Amino acid sequence: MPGDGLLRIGELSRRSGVSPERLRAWERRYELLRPTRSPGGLRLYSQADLARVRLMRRHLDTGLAAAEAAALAKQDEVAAPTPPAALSPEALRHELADALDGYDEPRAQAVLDRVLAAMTLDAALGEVVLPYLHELGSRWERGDATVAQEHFASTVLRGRLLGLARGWGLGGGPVALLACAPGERHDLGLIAFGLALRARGWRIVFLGADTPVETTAAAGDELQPHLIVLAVVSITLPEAVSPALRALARRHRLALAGPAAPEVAGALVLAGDPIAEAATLTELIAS
Ligand code: B12
Repeated sequence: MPGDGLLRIGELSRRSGVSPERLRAWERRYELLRPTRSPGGLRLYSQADLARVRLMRRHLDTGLAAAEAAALAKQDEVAAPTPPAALSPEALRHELADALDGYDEPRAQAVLDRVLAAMTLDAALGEVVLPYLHELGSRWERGDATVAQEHFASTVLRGRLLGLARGWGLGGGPVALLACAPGERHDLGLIAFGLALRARGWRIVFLGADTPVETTAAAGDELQPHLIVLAVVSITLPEAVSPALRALARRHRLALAGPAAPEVAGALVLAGDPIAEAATLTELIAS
């Protein structure tokens, strides 16, 4: 049985006393049930689904027709305060996946509201948002998620993360200048990293995706940050860029981050995940 209070159809049937066939019919005809999906694609039912089935049975027992009983069960649920849904990272990730797979932006934002209310920012990023993106990538590779779903999901999440980033340039902490390497468009890990640094008191200047090294260098010379981080996630940097990177490392404390980050003389390589690296770098700068 899955954790987090989620039930497969057999368990829902056992607990409610309604056969699986009838439960499926109620789901199909009256939209009485709102299952999420397990990573393997199985329908998972919540405690709220179970409560609705029990209400439906009670209304049927009073002699109402099925359609009427279903309408009342759904209405009762709105009137009565629903028990708080499961808040484990895994359950929230599934809910997020379900909302984003269905192009349901308001629902995805509502799930993210709950994630951010229930968890620290580190946990929200490290246990829900980033693992969700990994899963999305694997599903896309397997052909279980379309390019449209992947673009939609990463756009919604990017917008939300940048919303959380509002004001991350304020304060008196050390300054980190963050940019993606030239040609690199994957900036979600870098944004998460910036948020994790911000939570540790840093000020962030974020230049975003696909930034020429000369542009980052000019901003670095102007701002004199405590640290410059270039993200290299999916691209192989051309050899021609190496001299500019070495020159940047001579003038500034430079780190290259991500799975494709090359070794550059004088620069750090951040090979871990964004949250762990933010913690390590903060300790490094403090010492
Ligand atoms: C969302 C996404 C996109 C979005 C990016 C949106 C955005 N603004 O970031 C868009 C649609 C733009 C995109 C485009 C492409 N993508 Co893409 N994309 C993804 C996806 C689904 C999620 C990436 C993500 O943000 N993950 C969350 C981050 C945090 O996880 P991560 O990338 O695995 O990073 C880990 C570490 O590398 C590290 N890390 C990453 N960044 C940083 C930064 C810092 C500072 C630190 C410390 C650590 C760190 O932390 C993570 C570990 O927790 C991945 C699938 C996947 N498995 O990740 C593919 C993926 C990264 N994409 C891939 C590809 C091939 C592409 C394209 C080339 C596709 C194409 N043919 O057009 C293009 C262009 C890429 C380019 N020029 O940059 C491949 C890369 C394979 C490779 N290594 O070469 C992946 C892995 C998909 C796959 N399985 O094939 N993509």
